Amino acid sequence: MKLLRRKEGPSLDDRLTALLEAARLAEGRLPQELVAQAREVSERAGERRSLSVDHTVAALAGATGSGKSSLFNALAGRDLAAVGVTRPTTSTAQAALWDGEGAGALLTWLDVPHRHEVEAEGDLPGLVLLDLPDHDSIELTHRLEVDRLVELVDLLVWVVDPQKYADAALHERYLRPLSRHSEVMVVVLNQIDRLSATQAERCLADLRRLLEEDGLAGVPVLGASARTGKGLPELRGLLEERVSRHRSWAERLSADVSTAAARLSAAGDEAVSVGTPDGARLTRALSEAAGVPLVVDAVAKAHTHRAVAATGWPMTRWMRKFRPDPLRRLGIGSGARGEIVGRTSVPQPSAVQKARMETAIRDVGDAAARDLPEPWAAAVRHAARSHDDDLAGALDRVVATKSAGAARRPRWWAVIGGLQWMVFAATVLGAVWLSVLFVLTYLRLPDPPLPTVVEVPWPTVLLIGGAVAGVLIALLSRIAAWAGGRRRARKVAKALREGVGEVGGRLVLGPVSEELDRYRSFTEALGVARS
Ligand SMILES: Nc1nc2c(ncn2[C@@H]2O[C@H](COP(=O)(O)OP(=O)(O)OP(=O)(O)O)[C@@H](O)[C@H]2O)c(=O)[nH]1
Ligand SMILES: [Mg+2]
Repeated sequence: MKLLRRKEGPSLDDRLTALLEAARLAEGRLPQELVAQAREVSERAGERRSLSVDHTVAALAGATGSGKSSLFNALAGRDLAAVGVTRPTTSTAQAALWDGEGAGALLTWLDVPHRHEVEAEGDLPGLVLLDLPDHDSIELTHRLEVDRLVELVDLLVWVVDPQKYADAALHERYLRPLSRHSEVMVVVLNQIDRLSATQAERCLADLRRLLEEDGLAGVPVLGASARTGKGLPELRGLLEERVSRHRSWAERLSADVSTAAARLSAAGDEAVSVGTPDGARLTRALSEAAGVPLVVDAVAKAHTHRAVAATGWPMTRWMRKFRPDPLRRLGIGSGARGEIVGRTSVPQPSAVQKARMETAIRDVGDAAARDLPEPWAAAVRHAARSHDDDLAGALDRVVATKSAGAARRPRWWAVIGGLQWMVFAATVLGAVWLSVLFVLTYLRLPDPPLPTVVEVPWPTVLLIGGAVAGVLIALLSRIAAWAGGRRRARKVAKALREGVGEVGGRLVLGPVSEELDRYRSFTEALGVARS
């Protein structure tokens, strides 16, 4: 396990997991190509580490004629590869194995069928040396083979010659993108026998300067000659050191993870502190759009309306039935058996209310995205609007359910209603009694005995008293109903505010917070992957 751990910081395992997590979180937010690259790195790493880690795969890469095959032969001590005059010579990669036991699966994975066992000078046990075709080839297949293997090998030995070491193709296409791979890279200036000592010095210095510009300041640069053998002991020594450490594979994967993470983070990963978006304004705008003030007003009015219909003077009570019920007019209230009836018919929001709601939603997204880099900011802004289509329905359901309780009838209405009927009955009794007396007097018939209450005859008491009591009870009930309606409206307003707030939280603030969390997790994962 020591091999996998760097001096400090997370293990390669943890960094790979973090990279995969960052890729998952970036899905749909960052360019698909970057996400796919990160996944590939992680996949490749999993494959490489499951194969022999006792072997180190080093590849000789470079332009045609730089002397890759010549160096390959020189290191192997045998003429394994064809060294040609016609260019390009090498068309498929071949491998030389120093103690290749157990490297079969690794070579199958590399897809290099052409292999030679190097009989043991024994100085590089575990080395798998690849001679690659030319990276700048006129043959597409050569270039594809190089690109494929450059991604897979543990150690890259770039072979350049005095003519072409500054080629843009090499520096721009390969070296610069591999600027994090300096630990698993060596540059050999071959054919140094063609230069005088001072020329060689100047050439090496220029090469080092170019590598520095590529971001590869720490890379070992060796002068060598496959023809004379100059510099070969140094190259061999360097390879020996890498092979004996058995670490190049892990360093390669580590550099791959760093590169993929850096590419993901180029698209923005500044760690920003993000507050919870303020929902008060949003709730206000949503409430207006949902017609909450209208409904609250209707609750108060409907309460009075229904109270009057239930407790008013029976003579005038029936007239109420012809006046529309303010809540029912909005389609609010329970059906016959108390269930909530479908959609309400609260009027659709006006253009102004709609615009205000949209602005409030956009503002939530903008405020949350303010400190975020693109394209994450765009994702957050989009999250705020992601449930726009569900808002109207959800708000309507809130109005329908939260105001349904407003239809409940207080018990005192029935009691007063009954009392009103009794008082009314007394009034009618008084009226009938007086009418009978009137008829008897008219017909000159003897008056029946007339009971009195303190000199006032009973029928008169019943008629006048009943009428006065009825009107008085109606009046007092109306005052009570008005107060009750206000109380109920306040209660419904509070419930609606909470309901609308919940909808805003679920459909606007929630998705925004989720996206912010996603971004936070992304930056955390990238932080681990890069460290
Ligand atoms: N003077 C000199 N010539 C060399 C040296 N190394 C290779 N050559 C010659 O350069 C030519 C190309 O060598 P190769 O080894 O075939 O080059 P390569 O990089 O394998 O070329 P491709 O297979 O086409 O990519 C041959 O004629 C070699 O003899 C060297 O160190 N000094
Ligand atoms: Mg060759």
